[in-house]
Amino acid sequence: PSPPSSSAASLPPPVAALTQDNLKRIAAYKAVDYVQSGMVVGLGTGSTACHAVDRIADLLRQGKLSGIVGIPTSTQTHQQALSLGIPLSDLDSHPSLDLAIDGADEVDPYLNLVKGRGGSLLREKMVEGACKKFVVIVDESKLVKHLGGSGLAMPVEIVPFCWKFTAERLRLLFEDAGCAAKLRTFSETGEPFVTDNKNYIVDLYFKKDIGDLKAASDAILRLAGVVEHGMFIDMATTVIVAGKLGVKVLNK
Ligand code: ABF
Repeated sequence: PSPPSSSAASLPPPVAALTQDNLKRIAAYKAVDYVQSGMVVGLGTGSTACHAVDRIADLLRQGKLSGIVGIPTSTQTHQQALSLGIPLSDLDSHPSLDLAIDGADEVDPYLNLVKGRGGSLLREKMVEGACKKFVVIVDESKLVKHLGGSGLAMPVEIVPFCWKFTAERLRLLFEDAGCAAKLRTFSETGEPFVTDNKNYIVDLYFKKDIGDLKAASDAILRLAGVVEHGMFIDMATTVIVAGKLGVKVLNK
């Protein structure tokens, strides 16, 4: 397939002092332009998505939005949205969402994503898989040529039962790509990181391209100890990328 179309939106002239956090905020605010009164909106997790949640709350307070129902993708976002007074619900009550807004760890030229370095990939995939439009918000540092090619983690959520067994199975799947599989732990205590769903995360690191993403996804999901992985293939409908020279809106 050919890469998606892109359109450049103009920003004020380049500002040298644009921090990464400001870029994240710019992308988040632009995404919230897609939110309309009465929508059921998936609320993402992470330092970029939290700007979008703040913005939605501001617009509700100012009366510029009304009737929004938020579906949080983590307990962290649930807490944030609750504290800001955003009305919340869940997928059981709202199985179809109008829109979801969330960050990502990597975005490839076809708008496939790696997510889950923040640890919320399962709920994110459930919520974002149920929405009509999925708007991803990133700063330009997240753009990659191939998923898993940045040398950073490709997260997989697994059940705690015999986690070493599952981690080794994952490593073996990608042995040809020089895979290392590491249980995510807290550096201070060495204790395993536990997800909102009481599972563990194994982070996969690759030395080489993993090739066909769909085949990789299927192979990972066939392992019995795996709950879900952080590749979001063909899910994003729009990616908003904020860079020092402006904002790009990439559409599927
Ligand atoms: C969530 O937040 C995750 O899927 C992803 O791991 C992370 C991106 O974080 P940030 O916006 O803080 O870079 O969306």
